[in-house]
Amino acid sequence: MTDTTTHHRICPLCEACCGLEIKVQSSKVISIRGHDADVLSAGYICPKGVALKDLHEDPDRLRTPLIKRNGVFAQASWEEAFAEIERRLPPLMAAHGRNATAVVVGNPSAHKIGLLTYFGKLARALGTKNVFSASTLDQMPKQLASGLMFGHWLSVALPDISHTDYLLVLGANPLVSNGSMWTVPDFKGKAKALQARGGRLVVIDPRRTETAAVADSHHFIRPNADVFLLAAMVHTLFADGLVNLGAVPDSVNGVSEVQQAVAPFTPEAVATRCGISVDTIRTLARDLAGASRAAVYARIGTCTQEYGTLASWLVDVLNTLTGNLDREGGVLFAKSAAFAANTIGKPGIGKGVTTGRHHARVSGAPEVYGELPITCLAEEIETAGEGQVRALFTVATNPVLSNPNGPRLAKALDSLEFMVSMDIYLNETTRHADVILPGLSPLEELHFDVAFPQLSWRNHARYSPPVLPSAHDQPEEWQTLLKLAAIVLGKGAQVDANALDDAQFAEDAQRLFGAHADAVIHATKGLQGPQRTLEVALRAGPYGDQFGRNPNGLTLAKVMASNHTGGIDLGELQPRIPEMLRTPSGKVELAPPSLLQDLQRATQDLLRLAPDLVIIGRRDVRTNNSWMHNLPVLAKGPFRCTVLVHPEDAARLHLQDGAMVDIHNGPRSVQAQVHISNEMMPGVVSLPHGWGHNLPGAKLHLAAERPGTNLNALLDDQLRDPLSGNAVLGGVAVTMRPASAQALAPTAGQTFSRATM
Ligand SMILES: Nc1nc2c(c(=O)[nH]1)N[C@H]1C(S)=C(S)[C@@H](COP(=O)(O)OP(=O)(O)OC[C@H]3O[C@@H](n4cnc5c(=O)[nH]c(N)nc54)[C@H](O)[C@@H]3O)O[C@H]1N2
Ligand SMILES: Nc1nc2c(c(=O)[nH]1)N[C@H]1C(S)=C(S)[C@@H](COP(=O)(O)OP(=O)(O)OC[C@H]3O[C@@H](n4cnc5c(=O)[nH]c(N)nc54)[C@H](O)[C@@H]3O)O[C@H]1N2
Ligand code: SF4
Ligand SMILES: [Mo]
Repeated sequence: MTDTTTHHRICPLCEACCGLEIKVQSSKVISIRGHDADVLSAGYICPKGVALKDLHEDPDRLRTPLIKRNGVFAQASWEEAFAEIERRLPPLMAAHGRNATAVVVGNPSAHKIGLLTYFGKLARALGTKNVFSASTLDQMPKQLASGLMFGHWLSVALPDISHTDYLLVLGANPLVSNGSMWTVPDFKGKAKALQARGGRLVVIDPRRTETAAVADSHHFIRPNADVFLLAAMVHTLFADGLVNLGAVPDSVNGVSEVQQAVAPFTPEAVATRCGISVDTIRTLARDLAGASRAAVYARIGTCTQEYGTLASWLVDVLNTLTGNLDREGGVLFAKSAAFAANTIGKPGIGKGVTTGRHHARVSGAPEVYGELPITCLAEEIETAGEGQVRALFTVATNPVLSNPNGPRLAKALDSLEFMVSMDIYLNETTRHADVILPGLSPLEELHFDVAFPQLSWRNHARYSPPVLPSAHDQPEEWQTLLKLAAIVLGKGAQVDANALDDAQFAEDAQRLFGAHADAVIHATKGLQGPQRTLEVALRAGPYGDQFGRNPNGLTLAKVMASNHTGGIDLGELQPRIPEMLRTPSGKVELAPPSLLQDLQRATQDLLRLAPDLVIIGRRDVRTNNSWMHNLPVLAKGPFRCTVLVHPEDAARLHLQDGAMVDIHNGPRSVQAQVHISNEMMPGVVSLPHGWGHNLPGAKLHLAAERPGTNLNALLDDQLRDPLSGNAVLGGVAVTMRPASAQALAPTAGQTFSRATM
């Protein structure tokens, strides 16, 4: 075993960002486990981390570019692929203008320093307003609410789980998802520690989830009703004289405006709508106010709904009005070692956030955080006229499965004149492309999390070098993005990406460091790409060595040197108000006018009757949105893409456990296998998203063996939260009836072998 080497690598697959210990022998991964010394995750790991080996070895994973000619993909060299793009794209842009192009970036890019720090270069080169991302299927409401309140899109208040006595969780299932907009590996262990010191965990969810099962109490809620529950809790705080601004009374604007705005939302007015009793609503508010230290956390279940921004906002209104904002055991802000806007510039004041700087051509939906709602993409391709999208770049995204009304989008993609995908698979989306440019296996890439330290339960800095060399002479994805930008800007496919990077870095240094630019360029000599960007961000960051002025401070070399000892621990989260605020007033804006105005919509909606049957989504530990069903270690075991139905609903609708059912939403319908379960709130059914791997032309052999049902083929792409542009993915009214006799249910517990491929 002499040639066995041990490597430490941050897992890039979900927001928990666990530290892994990977053993390699003769260039083959022989084991992956949690890294006990990791300062953030302390050895925690889930089955997906282990699946990095399967991902690395997956024969379906692309290693060379593909070019489609006469409808058939063929392997191509990188030179051929870039030449093809140069041949086809610039003429199209010359004829139809910049807005004839669009770009979509997806979830994995949040976990890739190269994609995250270089994607903007492609978007800027294109100069199109048609920039879309998975953010508007996900967390944009939380980002908008946080931006309006605290002044920056990533200034998100995080529960101080190590010290809190009461944690209220809405619309999140961290035991399965491992946390989101909150990097908190081993949530379960931390929740148990909270309970062991006498604290309580309370969950509000239309399904008795894995997280609800370990909670001290769980309350069902009608999907889409969180805004009403939260507003009524705020109402109760005022009515009972429980409002207390804790440590930040001089830093909060708008308390009386909030009091006025929630006046219609008495517990009596909302109880039926929520499916929660008046007494329970009052008790929830009183317990939150009465706990010595408490925190409210809400995630995707509260974002992907009609009132996503309002619900996200009211969560932090509750945190603020119970004295828990910015204090130990309440909610705190991380202080990230690099890249955080709330550590850059003048402390305590800023420009705040604005939306609507431009609008979508067809729907008129406002821009948010530089993007248009991703659910506008299909119509922007379909609708003729000036600015019609004719050429599309997709980067690490699979919107044919992940977007509501995916089948409509698939059809629209077929009508494009040109499409380029940066992706590691030929899948449901990239099958529509003319050129596919593959990224590396995560084990071949260096890693530093740009976004997640801004959302972490503890401050830290960790860097992972590549575990294995790139076996196929592939460019790194930041180089590919620079090449594409160069082609778009007319610099030609022959351009040297590294030289281009040097030139752009020199320009950036001039802009950022003025008279010190030469010193910065000199200090980073020998580095390139995202590594160089990182070195500058770390050294100029809040813990940085300030290029020598603070000799004990962080440098990239110091963070790299800590790789085998689990990274650098930068301590527990600490109070940061007012220094972290970037609002124009220098205060926490508790009552942003756009939110108060939108609350009128909820007021008018108070009396609407909830539909009989609505559908919500679900996640499973062995899945990751739409793309990890091709990995043997995750694909094995019971079939996970079932529709959960409460026994009362099953009886009423004559549905048998294990049988197939037709699910309808207006003109759209899908078939799925029923699993009867009293985990569900009556009147609510649940089907996971990211399945439906039976589309022709994809190359995902294992996933296609048990393709599952595409929930998004059922959902409407026209329903959005108007403020954030986020898609509505839950609480959608459906009808169900037993499927015709021919429909065959997949066998539960079926196992798979590669022999079929
Ligand atoms: N109904 C419903 N729909 C949902 C959701 C839901 O809860 N319900 N959740 C939504 C959420 S939260 C999200 S984030 C979106 C996610 O939706 P997407 O952004 O589409 O992300 P994934 O489905 O994870 O697909 C990731 C894609 O990136 C590719 N990929 C993986 N690694 C790399 C890499 O290193 N480089 C490149 N270039 N490509 C790579 C994969 O092959 C795949 O094509 O889905 C959303 N869709
Ligand atoms: N294993 C695994 N982990 C993942 C992912 C994955 O696909 N698989 N995806 C990753 C991504 S991209 C993201 S964004 C995160 C998401 O992380 P989480 O937000 O924790 O995601 P979910 O597990 O979908 O939990 C959402 C919960 O909201 C509930 N819910 C639905 N509608 C409502 C409602 O109207 N009100 C309330 N109160 N609750 C509601 C659902 O029942 C569900 O339990 O997970 C990430 N982690
Ligand atoms: S929880 Fe699993 S998928 Fe997420 S970072 Fe940790 S090991 Fe990776
Ligand atoms: Mo997500």
